[in-house]
Amino acid sequence: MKGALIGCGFFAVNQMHGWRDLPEVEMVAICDRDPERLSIVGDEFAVDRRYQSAEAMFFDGGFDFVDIATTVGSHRALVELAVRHKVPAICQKPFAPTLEDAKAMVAAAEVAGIPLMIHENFRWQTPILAVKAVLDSGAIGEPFWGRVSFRSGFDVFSGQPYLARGKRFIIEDLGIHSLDIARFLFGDASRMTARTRRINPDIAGEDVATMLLDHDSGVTSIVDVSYATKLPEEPFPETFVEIDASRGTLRLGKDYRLTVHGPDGTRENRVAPTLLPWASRPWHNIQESVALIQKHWVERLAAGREPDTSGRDNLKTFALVEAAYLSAERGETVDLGDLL
Ligand code: NAD
Ligand code: 89V
Repeated sequence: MKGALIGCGFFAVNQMHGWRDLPEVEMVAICDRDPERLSIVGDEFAVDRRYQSAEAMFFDGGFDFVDIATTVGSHRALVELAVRHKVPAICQKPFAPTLEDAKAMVAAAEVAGIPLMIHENFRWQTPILAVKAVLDSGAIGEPFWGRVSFRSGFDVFSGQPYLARGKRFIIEDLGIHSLDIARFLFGDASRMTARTRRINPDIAGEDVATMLLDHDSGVTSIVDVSYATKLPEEPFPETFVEIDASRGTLRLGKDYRLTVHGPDGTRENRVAPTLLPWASRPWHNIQESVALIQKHWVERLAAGREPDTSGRDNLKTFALVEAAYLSAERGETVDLGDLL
């Protein structure tokens, strides 16, 4: 399978490592408006075909899928370009600047019959997969309450300076992952109540959000995210999970410790991610999930099946983001049915 990459920035390097590890994939072309990024990534991964224009890269063609790793403002135009050229596309999160854009992108891909996957990788993290496996095993019974929590004081702005400038910050950038994990574990949600705060005076958007979700399954969940939380031990980028269920409980805590308590007793084990040869702490949890979602894409593309985080699926995660901002702004609960 031949692939091409658009956007050779901070995060794309992980994606290129992931592709290099997959024997069935060869990345044959890369594109970035910035010539410096183009040569850094092109040299590191020995890709000769380098473009500053995505249009020129698609015109030359010769690849089976495109991996779009630019920031959100360009996602719609680039996905639509891929669709026009009939090239299956992966698009980084956040899906698009607005829900209307995201819906238009899904519609364009579906009308043309072109696979579209959103690179929503957090549900592919080893500890999150371990939590899902416990739920699916029935060991703790039917969940009725859950919490997905990401609280940190890590400086994300040095690697991703654009995060400090956007009017929207933590829900759109990080909460989007946590909301997707909540959907992955507890199913789709129909109502959202949210509160936000900006604690760091040097950024434009909110850096704390507390969200309450009503899931169709009957689960009530809390999704709370913060980049203003100064802890004695920095947990970045770990997601903590708490689940109360009919027969027991589950806790995923610091250092990937998973405690499962049920009628047969209490089991504690570590569900730490693998440190891949190219990965670096503390990012290795995220980096491994990149490799896993890419494997999933290749398998589904080869089988002609929709990926789990397809554009269509991710509209429901993205709608939760929109609903959270609306709820926080209005001080009201927002019904997801009004958005989707
Ligand atoms: P970045 O700014 O470092 O890189 C983006 C690159 O895209 C830049 O080099 C820029 O020149 C290039 N670019 C932008 N528009 C272009 C266009 N139209 N044509 C060609 N090149 C273009 O950003 P980043 O931090 O790497 O983030 C990229 C995306 O990845 C964002 O959407 C971000 O939210 C996402 N991200 C995802 C994860 C994750 O775990 N899934 C982690 C970090 C970032
Ligand atoms: O995963 C992400 O999307 C990143 C980070 C973890 C830094 O928030 O932007």
